[in-house]
Amino acid sequence: SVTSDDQKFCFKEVLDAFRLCLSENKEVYMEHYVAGWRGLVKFLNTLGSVFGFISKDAVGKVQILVSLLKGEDGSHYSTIQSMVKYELENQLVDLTKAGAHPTSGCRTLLRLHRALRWLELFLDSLRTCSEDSKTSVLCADAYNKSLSKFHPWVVRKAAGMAFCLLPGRQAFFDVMNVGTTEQVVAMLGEAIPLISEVYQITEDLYAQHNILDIP
Ligand code: 1PZ
Repeated sequence: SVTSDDQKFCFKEVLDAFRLCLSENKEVYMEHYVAGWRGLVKFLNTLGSVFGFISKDAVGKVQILVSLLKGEDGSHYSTIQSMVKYELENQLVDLTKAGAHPTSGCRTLLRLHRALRWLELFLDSLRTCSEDSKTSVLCADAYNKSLSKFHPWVVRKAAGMAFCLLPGRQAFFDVMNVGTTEQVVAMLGEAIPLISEVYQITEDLYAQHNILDIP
């Protein structure tokens, strides 16, 4: 039916969103950044309910950004660059301790941004791994090299347990719904540099404004 067709996830959605993310002068469009995350969450949801606590957090953050983008001041949120400028100029970000702005765009996006580094590492290991590699190990390695340092012990523990329940490499590729293993590997080869560039531009922007540690 049309409905089940609509909901059938294809990883190409994620690729397409990240392809559209960058403007000519290397600004990051919020609309497409958020669409990329929507696709990732959709993918995560197809992996089963044990990942619910992760997807719930990501969905909450995506929703915050969408409300800002669709809200009264939405015009300031068209790119990550314009968001940072607007929120900093108007003191809309808690810079040193949690306070009046727990759901600022800058803070919220930073959480997703940190997770994007995990994604880049994980997808790259999936792309290059051998047939008998364990996705749970690849995922944990990528996590330990990146996102884990921002998480308290209890979250690291829960994440570690969830990783063990990831499907094997082949089943994982099947869920991505891209085609043969060769096609998946080719698609990843296209997606990773795009994700990596969006990550680096955001990282540099946050570093420039000294907002990489927003609480
Ligand atoms: C394919 C397997 C999925 C593994 C996902 C790897 C990331 C594990 C992240 C565990 C997150 C646990 C839930 C909540 C965490 C929040 O405390 C933090 C900080 O936010 P704050 O509390 O400061 O508001 N949230 C995050 O770090 C954002 C996590 C987003 C994870 C998105 C995963 C996308 C999966 C894509 C699948 C290909």
